[in-house]
Amino acid sequence: MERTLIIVKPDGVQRGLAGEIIKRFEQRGLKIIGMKFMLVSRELAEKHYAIHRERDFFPKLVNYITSSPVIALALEGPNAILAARTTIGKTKPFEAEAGSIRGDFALEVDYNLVHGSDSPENGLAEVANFFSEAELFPGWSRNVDPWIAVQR
Ligand code: DAT
Ligand code: MG
Repeated sequence: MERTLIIVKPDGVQRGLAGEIIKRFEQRGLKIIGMKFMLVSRELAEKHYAIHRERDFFPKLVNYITSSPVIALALEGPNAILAARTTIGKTKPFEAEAGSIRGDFALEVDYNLVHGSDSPENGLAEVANFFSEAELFPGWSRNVDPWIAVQR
């Protein structure tokens, strides 16, 4: 079972695509264990994107993610990392497959609508950066779970 941090970025919320974006993860079968509407602080943005600190686009990236409210989700499921990233599509939306979120709704890397963690380790760490323990409900189960994934 993997955990991934999904962020509906400011452009996704501003464009009224939050429901559409969340729907795609929900219908994929991933389980929501946390969700909140929030403004990302500069401190959190710099921590979240620390790996990109030396890149020339880093200031732009931090400005963008802090510019307007986002919706953060913690999702769980088997292979949640890769499943979510496939649903999201390639980083550069003009390269993203039709049918993916970026491939259907975005054009430029600067406004690529949604974040998804890129490894199981980062999924755990990023969820912990965005959510307190009290905001997460990993224990709940859905009646349909056995029809979505093998129960291990
Ligand atoms: P992803 O969001 O697909 O995981 P990433 O982790 O490589 O992509 O980069 C994080 C974000 O940084 C990405 O969503 C948009 C921005 N970014 C990445 N590469 C960029 C580039 N070459 N120019 C401008 N922004 C870029
Ligand atoms: Mg990334």
